[in-house]
Amino acid sequence: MKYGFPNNFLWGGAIAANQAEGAWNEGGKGLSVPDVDWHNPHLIRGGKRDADSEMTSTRLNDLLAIDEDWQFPKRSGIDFYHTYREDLALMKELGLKAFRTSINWARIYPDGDDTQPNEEGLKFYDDLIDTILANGMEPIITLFHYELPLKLVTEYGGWRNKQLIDFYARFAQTCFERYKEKVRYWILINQINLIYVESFNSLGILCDQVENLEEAKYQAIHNQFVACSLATKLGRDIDPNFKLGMMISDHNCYPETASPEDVFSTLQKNQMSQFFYGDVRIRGYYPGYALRYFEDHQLNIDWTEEELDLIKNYTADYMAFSYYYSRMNSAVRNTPELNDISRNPLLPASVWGWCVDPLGLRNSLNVYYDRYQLPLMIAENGLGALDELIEGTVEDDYRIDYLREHLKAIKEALHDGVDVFAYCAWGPIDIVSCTTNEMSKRYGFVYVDLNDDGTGSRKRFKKKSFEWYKQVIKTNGEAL
Ligand code: BGP
Repeated sequence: MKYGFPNNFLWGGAIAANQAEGAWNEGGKGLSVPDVDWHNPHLIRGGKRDADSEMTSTRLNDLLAIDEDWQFPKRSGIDFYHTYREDLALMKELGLKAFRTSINWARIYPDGDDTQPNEEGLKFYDDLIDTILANGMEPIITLFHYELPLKLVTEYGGWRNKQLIDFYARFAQTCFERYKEKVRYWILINQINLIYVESFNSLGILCDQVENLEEAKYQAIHNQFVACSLATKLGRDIDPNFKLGMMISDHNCYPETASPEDVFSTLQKNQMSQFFYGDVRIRGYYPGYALRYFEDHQLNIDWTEEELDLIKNYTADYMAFSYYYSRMNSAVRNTPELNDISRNPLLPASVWGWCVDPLGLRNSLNVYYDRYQLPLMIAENGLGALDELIEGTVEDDYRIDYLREHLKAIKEALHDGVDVFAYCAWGPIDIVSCTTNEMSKRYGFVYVDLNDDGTGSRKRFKKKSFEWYKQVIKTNGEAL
């Protein structure tokens, strides 16, 4: 039997507004969380990024105070706000069938709690989405890729406040009504499961303002679940053809050994780091293991019957996930932090220690499909690398190898019977890295001549992988 990528497969590329657009104070946009990213180089402690600490009010005030010095990197991005027409023309040349980006919430509702949307922000996305369509690509729109209006943090306490449910719903409704003729695929919240690593970025929580940080995080997540279900209800009324997806970051862990303790502790880790989110958003209820976790850790979450009904009745239409690497877990050396990238000695790893594991992608595709039986979108995948521009190009064979092996794994999963309908390569054009806040961790098929300190011509150059991915798309995945 012939197997391969289906004819209508969405070959895509994905970026996020906050890592690409720049123009942080243009077009009536309000300040948002990524504009005060705490990875700011000015505040690097002890010569290295302070990855384990959380954002506090004092720290946030420090960051706001040094505002003037602080034009790079997320605040300037790759200037996509001004260059999107040229950049999207390159994406067309690459042959992309789909382009994923986010609508920056703070461009539409600058303070988050405004009653009227900012028309200038909407006009920008009108043209951006029209340009994506005019270049023959299907837009995939993320509604929340960390771009929380800052006022919702400073005055409302972030997502732990239930008022954010309505603010988000209003923002979602505005976008749904405006783009209903144009956008079909929506991702309601980017990587909803990253609560351990990103309590400020994902949830807008200032940790000195809460007594029990873990409880605050789960309350915030509950509020996000309700917000997603409410948005799904609104979206279905506006256009029943919308595909309203949920998304996680794949955090699959392998047990370090075959000891039953390692295997079971790994199951529990995978439950709370990834399945919990799919189980609530797709199955529509809080699974028993999560209820037990809350009980064992004495976490009291405030939920109402009405909210639980919403969660039950308005579940996701498809599941999206990002996949970069797999992890490893040990019952003995167990750490609860998802951030702990336990290196698997059997796998090679990138400069940043992210293990390269294409078979892990096939494994995850099978696991999610077995569990949820919903169409799957790979919303992000790629290799961050230190590229070198030589004579107007980058010989990025390492990137080609990484992508090829992952695409082969998807092909195998399709043969396994898994329904995968889209693949978005992360950062098809170089953008500012999410975790390092630097330009030098690059993913693109197109090189952007911009350095970590903001110098560079900002010109775009095609890398070797550009032609390769173009052929892959052209042959619908035959030329791997
Ligand atoms: C995901 C985020 C992206 C992103 C990607 C790669 O978690 O959704 O925004 O950038 O990771 O991460 P990084 O840029 O840190 O390499």
